[in-house]
Amino acid sequence: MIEISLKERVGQLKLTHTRKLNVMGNALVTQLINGLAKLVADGALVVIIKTLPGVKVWSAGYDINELPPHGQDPLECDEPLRRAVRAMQACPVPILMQLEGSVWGGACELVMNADIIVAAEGSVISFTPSRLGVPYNPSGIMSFLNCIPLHVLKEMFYRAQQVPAERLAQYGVINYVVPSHELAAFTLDIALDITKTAPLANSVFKEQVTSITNSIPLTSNEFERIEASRRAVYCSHDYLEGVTAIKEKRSPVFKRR
Ligand code: KFV
Repeated sequence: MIEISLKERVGQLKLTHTRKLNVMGNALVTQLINGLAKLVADGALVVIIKTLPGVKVWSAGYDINELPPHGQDPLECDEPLRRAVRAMQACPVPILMQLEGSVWGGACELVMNADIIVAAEGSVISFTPSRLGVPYNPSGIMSFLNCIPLHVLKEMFYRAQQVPAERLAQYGVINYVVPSHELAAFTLDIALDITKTAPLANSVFKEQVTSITNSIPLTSNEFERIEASRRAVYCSHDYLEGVTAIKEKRSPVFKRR
């Protein structure tokens, strides 16, 4: 599902489960987390996450076949996406995301947690929890608020449409958009630059940025209230309908209950 390589202290994780659109299920995420740890242990000073060149779908997001039963939190602490995000945040070396094709749902959060994002022309980001009726969670929302301007994020969530990488690059959400044939070399050049800088300074910089940007000023009462509101949504008819509809490849019919 994931190929690992290390050369000139640049680690690379290539998602190869393209037959299933690199869905973020338990198996793929476990390989991603283990791959990151192995590359760092073997001396990588920077890691590139990418998929096979020329794919239509970079990742279709959370594996909907692994969603917990109706009535359970789809984004609880130990589910694959949350584990992957935490591993990326805790990874002591910079992570570069090399994007092409389309990125869906929870995979967008993974992308936003990269340190630098390079996309091929024509790539698109589709943040789709509202298509399924998923009540996104506070730490996940922080991942997006940390890098996307508020009105742009709100439009992405409410409309759940494909947003071109070129548009996100205008706001600095994506660092560079380059022609497909230049993508790999362009990303590698950035990675090689990073290998020449001080690893300890990079690591402590990342640690601080992660801590500072993840400090949510929520009181315990507010947090409990948010969790209760989220619970009502993942127990709702609409969430069941959203998940059923996507599995049946049809449009959902939401009833606001
Ligand atoms: N989980 C599990 N299987 C999936 C999947 C997913 N998210 N997306 C696609 N597949 C399976 C699909 O059932 C099919 O399997 C195969 O991958 C190819 O998909 O056994 P099968 O039938 O061969 P197709 O046939 O749909 O491919 P295509 O016509 O090229 O369309 C690609 C795409 C990406 C437009 C379509 O697959 C799609 O709309 N997928 C769902 C994208 C999405 O909304 N993902 C968000 C998941 S929920 C999430 O991530 C979270 C946490 N959240 O909050 O929203």
